[in-house]
Amino acid sequence: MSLPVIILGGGGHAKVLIEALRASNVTITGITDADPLKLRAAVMGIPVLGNDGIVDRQPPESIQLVNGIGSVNIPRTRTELFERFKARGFAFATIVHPSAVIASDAVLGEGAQMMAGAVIQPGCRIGMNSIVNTNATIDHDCEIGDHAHLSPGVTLSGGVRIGTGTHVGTGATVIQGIVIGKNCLVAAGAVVVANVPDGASVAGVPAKEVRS
Ligand code: JB3
Repeated sequence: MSLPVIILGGGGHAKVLIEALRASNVTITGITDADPLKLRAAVMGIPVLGNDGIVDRQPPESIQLVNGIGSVNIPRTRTELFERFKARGFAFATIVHPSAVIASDAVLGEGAQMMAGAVIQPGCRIGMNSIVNTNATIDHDCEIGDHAHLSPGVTLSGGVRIGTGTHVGTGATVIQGIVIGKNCLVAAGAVVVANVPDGASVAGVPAKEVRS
């Protein structure tokens, strides 16, 4: 990653990214944020440059973007920003914190973010713009869809498939071979022992479907 980066969004997720980028000696030009109250402020010493119009004024080949929007409170914003700036020719940096352990044959999609302590075992494919958050572990031969978020401390056993846009909450566990569909919500602490259909929300031990 040789180009300097601009981070989209200056909240909690951005702070974790700044730490990972600094640990990898990446130059961070600045942050954009939609909140006018954050303009002319700084996040961990990185200046907030303005709103996303700042990015539109950069030649796409001069910078890389980092998606600083998490996927907990505003899940669509993260996906929309990625798709909007990709369509304009910008590239998103794939982030791997130096403490993450990534198997030699794992495939990481554009803009995927492997945070501190993440473990990705052999045969895994990690989708574009996804987050494998702090200390999440993904065992062999898993497939993680685009825009998915595995929260801190998630454990996936071997051969699990997670669909596009699905959020797996903090500390959830998924046993081997389970298929979780697109745009699902797995509550924090759930233990998933059966397949989950597209769009479903599950919670509990063992996880059961709940109305979202
Ligand atoms: O659970 C963990 C470890 N992290 C959570 C993360 C995954 O998601 C974290 O605790 C939060 O729940 C959440 O972090 P995030 O997305 O950083 O949320 P927040 O701290 O609320 O900051 C979001 C920032 O994005 C705010 O400053 C918003 O003003 C800004 N924002 C919203 N829409 C935007 C846009 N910024 C830009 N550039 N463009 C937008 O469209």
